This record gives sequence, C-alpha cells and structure tokens, in this order.
Amino acid sequence: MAAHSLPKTPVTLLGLGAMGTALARTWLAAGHPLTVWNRTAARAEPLAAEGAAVAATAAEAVAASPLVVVCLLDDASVEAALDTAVLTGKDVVNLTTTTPSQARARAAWAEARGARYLDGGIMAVPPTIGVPEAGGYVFYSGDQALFDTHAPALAVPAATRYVGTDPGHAALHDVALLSAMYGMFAGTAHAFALIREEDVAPAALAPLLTEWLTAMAAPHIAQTADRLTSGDYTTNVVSNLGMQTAGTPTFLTTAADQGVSPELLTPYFALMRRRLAEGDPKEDLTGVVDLLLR
Ligand code: FVH
Repeated sequence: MAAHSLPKTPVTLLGLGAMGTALARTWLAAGHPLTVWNRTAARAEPLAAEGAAVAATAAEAVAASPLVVVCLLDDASVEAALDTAVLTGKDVVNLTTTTPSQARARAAWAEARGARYLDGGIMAVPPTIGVPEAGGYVFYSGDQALFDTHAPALAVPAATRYVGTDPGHAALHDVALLSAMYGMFAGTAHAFALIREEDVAPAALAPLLTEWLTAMAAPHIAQTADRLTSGDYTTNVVSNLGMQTAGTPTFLTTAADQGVSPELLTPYFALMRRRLAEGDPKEDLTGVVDLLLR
C-alpha cells in the first residue's frame, strides 16, 4: 500500500481555543479521524460540522484515540481536563504553553498513569497553522519513541523540531525564543516612542528598524554563542563594552529630551555598567549573560 493511502492515525484533541481549533482543522483536512473535546461545548460545533467526532467529556475523548493532543490554556487546565481520564497505553502530546519544570512534572504525572509523554512548544500563531510557507513550527521534547511513532501526524499542523528527551526542553526553547522576542519588542517600543512627537512617520521608521534589527541580529547572536562556548570575550571585538557603556548617556539623555521614559533601556544599561566595573572594557557584551546567572 502506498504511504499516502495508509490509514491515518486517529487523533484526540483536548482544547478548542484559537490554537486548538486551528490544529483540529489541519488534521481533519489531512484525513485523520479526529475526536475533540472542549470545556465549553459550543466551540466544538463548527468542527462537528466539518467531520470531527465530539466527545461529551475529556475522559471519553481520551478513550477514543491512541494519540491524545492537549492544547489548553495552562498547566492547571491540563490537570483539570485529564484528571479523570484513563491514560494507560496512551500517547499524550501536550502543546499547552508551560514552564520547563511544569512540563517535567506533567511528564512524570502522565507516565505514572501509564502514558508516554511528549511536550511541545508552538512557535506559530493560529493563522499560520497548516500554512508551511509561513515558517511556523513546534518544538517537541520527551519520549523519542512517541515522537518517532507519530512524526507524520505531528507534522500535519506545522513543521516539527525534536530537541531531546528532557520533557522540559521544548518549553525551555519556547520560552527562550519568546523572551528574546520580548526584548526586541521592548527596543522597538522605545524607538517608536522617541519619534512619536516628531515629524517622523512611524511608517517611515518601520522599514529602517526592520533592516537594522535584521542586520544586527544574526552576527550578534552567532558571536554571543561562539564566545559563550569558547569563554573568549575579547578577541576580535568590534564594538567593545567600554565604548558602548560610555555611549549610554547619549541614549538616556535623548530619551529625556524626547520626553520618553528610559525604563525599557535602563535594566540593560545597568548590567553593562556592572560588567564593566567587574570585567574588561575590551570585552563585547557577552559578559551580561554571565551576570544574569548570579
Ligand atoms: N494563540 C496564540 O497565538 C498562541 C501561539 C503559541 C501557543 N499558544 C499557547 O497555546 C495554548 C492554547 O492557546 P489558545 O490560543 O488556543 O488559547 P484560548 O483561545 O484562550 O483557549 C484556551 C483553551 O483552554 C480551555 N481552558 C481554559 N481553562 C480551562 C480549564 N480550567 N479546564 C479546561 N479547559 C480550559 C478553554 O476552554 P473554554 O474556555 O473554551 O471552555 C480553551 O479551549 C496556550 O497554552 C497558549 O499559550 C497560543
């Protein structure tokens, strides 16, 4: 039998919020028998019309399929939903955003109930689910045999990236990337605030910001990783810590002159000053990473 005509793995999905509904539609479109459950039953109605079986309870939904995907609000809602379900022999894939320690505890919790467990961190938003060209993907970590068994079904909504057997590592990667994203959002908020009262259109600044951040990001990230690996923070430094710290009053004074709060910049500048006081002015900014670990 050709691979494309093999029977598709039945999937149970708990959670029909914005993300769960997007996931559900991709499995239905790919021909997977799909059973869904949602706390608020009305949210399942459109999917029933599209071919999903709707379970009355989470326990009934879990019983319906070997592969149980959970996409709920938070870890507490996962525990509430799975509380009375029989997990023995099930493959549980939890795509709910949690902390790494919650993911590890949830893995132990599921395994103690006889399930295999895989955790996931979704690096996509609902409109990009089922749209491969949008570039979204899901980090997975935990039981590798489960991942290997269900890789084709898991790849239906978005590309997959397996990051190891530690069930906390998908969440760790997810939170690391999103934390970096919020730092970038903070910088762009400050930049837009600086021009807000001037005769500079936000739409004119936007492409300049995009171009600059894109040009800076790749070399900065790669060099930081190389220096953290080698422990050498001073060789071939282009813009050193001493020079950059000396420049910080320019940014703070400009913010004050523009009537902009410096509160998004000052934490990072304080770390630069501390590193300069304790370290070597010829370093780059990598030493800030070490300061954060104290
Ligand atoms: N939407 C996004 O942009 C992001 C993209 C990255 C990944 N996140 C995470 O995905 C999880 C689900 O997010 P969502 O967008 O589907 O969230 P909501 O639309 O708010 O739906 C929440 C669902 O959770 C159910 N729920 C909440 N509390 C409970 C509970 N105590 N017991 C059972 N179910 C619960 C809720 O049910 P209802 O309110 O419809 O009855 C929804 O099904 C999330 O971890 C994101 O961080 C999304």
